[in-house]
Amino acid sequence: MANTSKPNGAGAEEVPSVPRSLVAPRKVALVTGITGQDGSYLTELLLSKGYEVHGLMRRSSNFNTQRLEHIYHDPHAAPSAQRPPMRLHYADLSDSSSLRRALDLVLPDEVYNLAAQSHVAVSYEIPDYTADVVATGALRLLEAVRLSAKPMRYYQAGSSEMFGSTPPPQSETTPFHPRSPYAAAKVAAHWYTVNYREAYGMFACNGVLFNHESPRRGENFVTRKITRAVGRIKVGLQTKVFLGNLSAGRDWGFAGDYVEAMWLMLQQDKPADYVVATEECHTVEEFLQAAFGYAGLDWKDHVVIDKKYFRPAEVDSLQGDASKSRKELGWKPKVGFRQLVEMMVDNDIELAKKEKVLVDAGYRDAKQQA
Ligand code: NDP
Ligand code: GDR
Repeated sequence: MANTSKPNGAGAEEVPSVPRSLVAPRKVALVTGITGQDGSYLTELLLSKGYEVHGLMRRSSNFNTQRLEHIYHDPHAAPSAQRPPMRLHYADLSDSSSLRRALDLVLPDEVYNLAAQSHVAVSYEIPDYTADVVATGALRLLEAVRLSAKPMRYYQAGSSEMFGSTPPPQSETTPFHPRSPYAAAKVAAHWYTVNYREAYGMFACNGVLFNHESPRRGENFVTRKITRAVGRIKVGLQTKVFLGNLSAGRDWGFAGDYVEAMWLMLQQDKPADYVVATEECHTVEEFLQAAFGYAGLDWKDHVVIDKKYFRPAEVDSLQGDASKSRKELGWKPKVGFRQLVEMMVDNDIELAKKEKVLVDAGYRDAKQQA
């Protein structure tokens, strides 16, 4: 057998060479919605497992890659022969040709469809756009995967919002009763995925994920809106935060834990659908108490109820039953409710302190957020 090993550095032990043909090729993943909260955590996870990750991002008039800056390698800085482990391509879930082109170019082993207009309240304002991206977008991607020459495993980002008004605990067998254009579109995407699995034998999985949060959560979702407010109130940049319904209950977990479940689903022998949840429910008011209390503040001094933030139809209570994920995927959450709240508050107090420096130096208006 030819010795293909390169000389080692001084003092290093000689490592026996492994023929190239026996080295498993690096797996390739394609992630839609890579610029979002989950996209950034999933990319970190896949890179840590040695994947080559390709992300699809849509065109925007401002940079939308803030969540990826710490993993992005400038191709101009890298040696030309070395392929950067993460690469970004323009595509849009509303444009089938862009999806097809990206799949043909990348030829991934695994496709994670995370892209969505993901805000429930906003889906009432832009319902047909939401349906186009969330439902038809998933169908476009499934069809592009089906028509590819290479077999690919497909993950669909499903949501606990699909259960809507069906009371908890909610599992894989609980009937859906969506309560918003967003949730109805996710139900369609769920069934498209099931249908492509059954009709074409595709390895396609639905992850039915309950709410998951992090310091990277979009600032108009309630948890981050609250922790951003706590940070800014703590350093004196604002005094009030305007919120809607405080009695809704959600099963809140940590996004970093949930992306692991997405990956696990695509590593199984057979494709299936899984609920991913902490199995604990807390109201928005409990989140307020925990977040303000941790910072030594009383939420009642700062929260103002604004009817504008109530939804035409509310999802009152979500609490998952994740026993199938526990049993079949061996998955369980590592971060609990208190730890999640504290992680987000700590992050947002630090962020507010930086904002305060800019405000005090006259570079920023206190009303302007980072
Ligand atoms: P985010 O809103 O943070 O990210 C959504 C991503 O989709 C962003 O990268 C966004 O791009 C991209 N996107 C939006 N519209 C389009 C489009 N037309 N074409 C291409 N990309 C588009 O969501 P999360 O990361 O929190 O969630 C990921 C997925 O999981 C979503 O599908 C969401 O609906 C679903 N989900 C989320 C849960 C949660 O609690 N976080 C729970 C259950 C499901 P840009 O950055 O430019 O806006
Ligand atoms: P949700 O998350 O609708 O569950 O969807 P969000 O944080 O937007 O709302 C949670 C609950 O808080 C109540 N609420 C407010 N919500 C927002 N955004 N802003 C407010 O000011 C406010 N005041 C009270 C809401 O009425 C609701 O009951 C999230 C998204 O990530 C979806 O994409 C995902 O599918 C589901 O979680 C699971």
